[in-house]
Amino acid sequence: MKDYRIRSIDDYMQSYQESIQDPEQFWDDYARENFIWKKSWDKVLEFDLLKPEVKWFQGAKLNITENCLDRHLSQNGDRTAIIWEPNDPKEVAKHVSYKELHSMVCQFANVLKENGVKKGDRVCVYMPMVLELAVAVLACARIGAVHSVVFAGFSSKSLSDRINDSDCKILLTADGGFRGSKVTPLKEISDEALESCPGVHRVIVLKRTESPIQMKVGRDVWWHKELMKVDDDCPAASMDAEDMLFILYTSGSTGKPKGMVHTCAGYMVYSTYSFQNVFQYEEQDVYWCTADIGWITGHSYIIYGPLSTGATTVMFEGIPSYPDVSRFWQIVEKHKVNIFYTAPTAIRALAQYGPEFVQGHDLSSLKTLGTVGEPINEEAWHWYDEHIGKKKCPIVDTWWQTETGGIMISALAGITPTKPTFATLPLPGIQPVLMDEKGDLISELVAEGRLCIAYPWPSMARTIYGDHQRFKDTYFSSFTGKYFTGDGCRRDEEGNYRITGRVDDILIVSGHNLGTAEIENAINEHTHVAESAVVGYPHDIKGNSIYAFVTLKGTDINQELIKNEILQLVCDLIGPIAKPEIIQFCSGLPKTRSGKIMRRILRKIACRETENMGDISTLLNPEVVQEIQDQALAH
Ligand code: 7RM
Repeated sequence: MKDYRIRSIDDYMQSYQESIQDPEQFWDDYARENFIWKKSWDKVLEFDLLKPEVKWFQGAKLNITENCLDRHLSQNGDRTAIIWEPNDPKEVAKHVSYKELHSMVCQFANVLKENGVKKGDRVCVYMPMVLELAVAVLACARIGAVHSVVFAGFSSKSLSDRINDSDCKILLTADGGFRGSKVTPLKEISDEALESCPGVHRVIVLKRTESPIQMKVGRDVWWHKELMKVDDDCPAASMDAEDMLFILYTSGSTGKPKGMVHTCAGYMVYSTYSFQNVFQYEEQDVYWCTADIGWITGHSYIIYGPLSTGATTVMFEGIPSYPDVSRFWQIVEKHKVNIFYTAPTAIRALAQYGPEFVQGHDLSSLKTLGTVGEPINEEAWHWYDEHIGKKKCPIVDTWWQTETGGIMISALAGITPTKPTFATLPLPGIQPVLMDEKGDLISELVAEGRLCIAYPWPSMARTIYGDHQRFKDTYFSSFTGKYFTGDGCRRDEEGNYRITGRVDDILIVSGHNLGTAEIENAINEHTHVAESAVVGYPHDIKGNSIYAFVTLKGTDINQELIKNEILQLVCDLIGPIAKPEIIQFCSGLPKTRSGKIMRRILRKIACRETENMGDISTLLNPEVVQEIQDQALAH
């Protein structure tokens, strides 16, 4: 059998060329030889990006759980599929073999069936990072139900909006969830949400925290009691390639979240291909992605990609700072993690506390590091490289989106050269292009523009649930015939890509186009600056003025002095036009759970439009909003 794994830079160049010259042949080969299919496809790809309509592997029949579970049983049934690490390090970690996971998934799939769930039904999953969450997701896939995982930190309003938008009939939740020293009252939040969700007729409740909760008779049932009623024999539903696998909500610029729809075959093929090649996973490696399963990174790179590869994947219930800020490194040592994948925001947060929290932990098992979620700044990159990777682990900076389903631009660990702050090169099958503001393709090699993808790839989202028009408007209308990512991007002389930030965040100040990311980068050059976020607010003369929210490192600092130094820096690096009118120092910036700064909220504060802030409960740190708002009024 041909070896599809890229093992050298020459392999990469060759695969890339093949994937561009004949994409159908390329994916036909890989898909045929690396998965089990109940029936093969009639056509590899059919598409029309104007509609847009994309179909991969049409005519094929499959079940993704047969690829993630059943196919490993005969040879590797006793291999550990998931290492589950609890929130509290005093509780024992669990090692679940492929055989055990298969049995758990089949058994819970039968619970779903007994509770009336049928192929195509949407199932909302609102759970903490426990094993049963992974089991629930796979159990849905087993019977062809569509999972919609809602992050367990979201409010009742966000939950009910998501349940109603995709018309879920059933909710899977827990009595509560442990997160650091706190308990999230998931059942209480669910009860509140369900008051406005008439479509939900059943709630299956996992016991996790033993929190006192109300069970609504006729609607709510206990997870463990339901399990006792069924066996673990459950055939995998035969799914069409383009049947829906899951819906995952991602925030849009309007505030109404978009339910991104992913389908079975293409998603399976590309999440697996990208996992294997980016991380260069080798048999026996222990791989840990610290993301939450409520985020696309958790779907593709905790569950589907690793399990389909037969990998051992770590799932962590807790947070990086509990019981203290060395927790990540304790876990790496404890489980001898070889591949570690996290977000720049976590790296920056942990770097703040100094190397003493890293020292004393044996990190010698590590061979590959990864980042995802936002651009990684130079300083954080070097800290990660030196203190965690000890300068011997390649860092893969993986650029991708909920919408892309899998990693699009990234180094391949140990194979393609890395370059700090650059995501580097596209994966085979991915055709990035840069476009100018007029909508024309930029043909120069060294350039900066809006990042689009010119050709379909297997794991692209197919639509926004219930709103295909919005899908078209958001992603396929700015640049005809191309997928628009919403990100700005620079290309260097070697063809490496550097994501510069969202281009929705462009400010026009006195007729000059300024990227907020560019101004932030200049501010961040100051040694005392930890992070910054720049937004615009209306100005009578200039059109817009620049407002910078800045967090500082350390406390004993002369703020007036730093303000002047920041202004000088911006002046030197960009020009006087980019100088912020207001610089406000804050203790933290409002962030999403995946570490992205919520500029929408800061924009409202800057514009003094704070009556309608929208839902801020989805934030990592909602408490800073009031603080920033109060301070802003003093300016
Ligand atoms: C996987 C994920 C997508 C947005 C994307 C970018 C930003 C993600 C990187 C990055 C620079 C990276 N999905 N982004 N990864 N920017 N370098 N390596 O994050 O849907 O939640 O976000 O995140 O702006 O468009 S997401």
